[in-house]
Order: sequence, then C-alpha cells, then structure tokens
Amino acid sequence: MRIWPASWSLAALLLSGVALEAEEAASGVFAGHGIVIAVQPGTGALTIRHGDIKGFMDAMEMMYKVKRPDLSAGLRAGDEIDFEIDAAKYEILDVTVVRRGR
Ligand SMILES: [Cu+2]
Repeated sequence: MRIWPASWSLAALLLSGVALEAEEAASGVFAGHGIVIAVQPGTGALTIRHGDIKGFMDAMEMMYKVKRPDLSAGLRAGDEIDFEIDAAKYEILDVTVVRRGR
C-alpha cells in the first residue's frame, strides 16, 4: 500500500511537467521574420513565408490574423518584415518593414 501513493505523486509530477511544457510552447510573444505573400483585404490578415520561430513553430507559409487592420496597411506582397506574434492567439501584434519588395 505504500507504493501506490509514491507512484501517484511521481506520475502527478511527470504529468504537471508535461502540461507546463505544452503550455509554454503555446503562449507568449515570439519574434518572427519573413516575406509577405498576401494581405487580405478588410481584415488585413497576412500570409507570410516565415523562417523558424524558435520555441513556437518551424519555417512555413501561412496566414495570421493581425491585432488591428492598420498593422498591415501599406504592406505589399514581397515586403520583408519582422513581426511579433501572440502564440496563444496566432495573432500578429506588431510589424516592422525590413525591406520593401519590388
Ligand atoms: Cu507559421
């Protein structure tokens, strides 16, 4: 009977460690870098070909919503940008143009 409580606390410890790691991977603000592929009219959602975003996701091309449509006003396909993203919401919080596309 003494073995069970000990096993349970070990299991609980392992589980909480796993849960904590998963939560860390899915929340927080991360910095990304990429090329604008498209700007969605109206919402301003950005399709970006981005490099690795360490701790959040691998390099890929995908669409992200933006916190405010004005964040992507003036952006065009081909522009190279730095951006900040809220990982939990998959939402871009800030955009800086590094180089204009042509
Ligand atoms: Cu992505």
